[in-house]
Amino acid sequence: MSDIIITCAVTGSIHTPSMSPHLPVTAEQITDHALGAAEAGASILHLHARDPETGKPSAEVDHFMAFLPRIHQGCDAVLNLSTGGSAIMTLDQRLAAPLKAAPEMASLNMGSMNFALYPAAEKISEWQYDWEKPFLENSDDLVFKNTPRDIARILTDLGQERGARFEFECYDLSHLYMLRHFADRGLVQPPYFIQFVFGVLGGMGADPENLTHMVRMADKLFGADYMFSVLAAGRHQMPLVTMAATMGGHVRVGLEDSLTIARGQLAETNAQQVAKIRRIVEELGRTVASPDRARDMLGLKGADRTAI
Ligand code: KMH
Ligand code: ZN
Repeated sequence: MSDIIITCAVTGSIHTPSMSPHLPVTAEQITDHALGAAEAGASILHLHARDPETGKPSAEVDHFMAFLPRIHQGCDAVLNLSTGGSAIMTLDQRLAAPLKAAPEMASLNMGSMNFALYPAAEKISEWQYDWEKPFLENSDDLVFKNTPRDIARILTDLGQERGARFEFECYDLSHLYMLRHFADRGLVQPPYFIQFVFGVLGGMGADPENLTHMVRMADKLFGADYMFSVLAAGRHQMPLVTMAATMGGHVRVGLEDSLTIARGQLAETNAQQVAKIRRIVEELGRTVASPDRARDMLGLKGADRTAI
């Protein structure tokens, strides 16, 4: 089995400050968590921005630019900007910072879907900010829009014009077929880095059989032209990513995907989750890829060729 790439998704746009006091929201916090994760062994940092005053998911270029240069200067990890942002944002908003930063990598969500966060609202009794409860509750009537036109625009404007390569977020079998469609149109080039996403309500559940089936179908659709990574939401995170590691896949951890480090125990830093999965995969005999090794494996343009 080849080297294993650990991605760390530092803050995301799913969790809200009332769920954990450790969720990074300011530029300082996002920078510290990101650098700690890189130090612990993450070769890719998947990044979203938040409003530093309220912790609300943000698409403001200034909020991104308050931490991107600091992370870039502080470590050699690959910076991967989300183009998913949050389902409450328009595509124009979601793309503002990635188009400006021209990163080495960006996420690309391979289909429109429900992205239901409302069950999480029931578990919170004390809200820190006014925006949090409606943000979670209104996700029962919100479509996370990623149409073929949206996907084509991201591939063209960010991929072809700015040289970014992608973390293809696939929450369902159907998303693999959409990726195949874009491969057939010549808009994406191998090797494809496919992130199988488990446990989002609206996407596939965190069942090991879903993972084996996704791998089987990706083998059929992409042959030797792809690598897969796994992320799983909440308590499914470590079991599913460990399974990915045993199957020769790559792994993603981070507070975007789970706020805990063990059952019922909040993670205080992203680095804790990176260190934990690193211990596990090394025990399994995998070698953790350095950022430059990850760049080689993924065919990235290099950290000196971004606008960060
Ligand atoms: N939030 C994750 C389930 C993105 O940023 O484009 C998937 C994700 C999407 O990371
Ligand atoms: Zn994300």
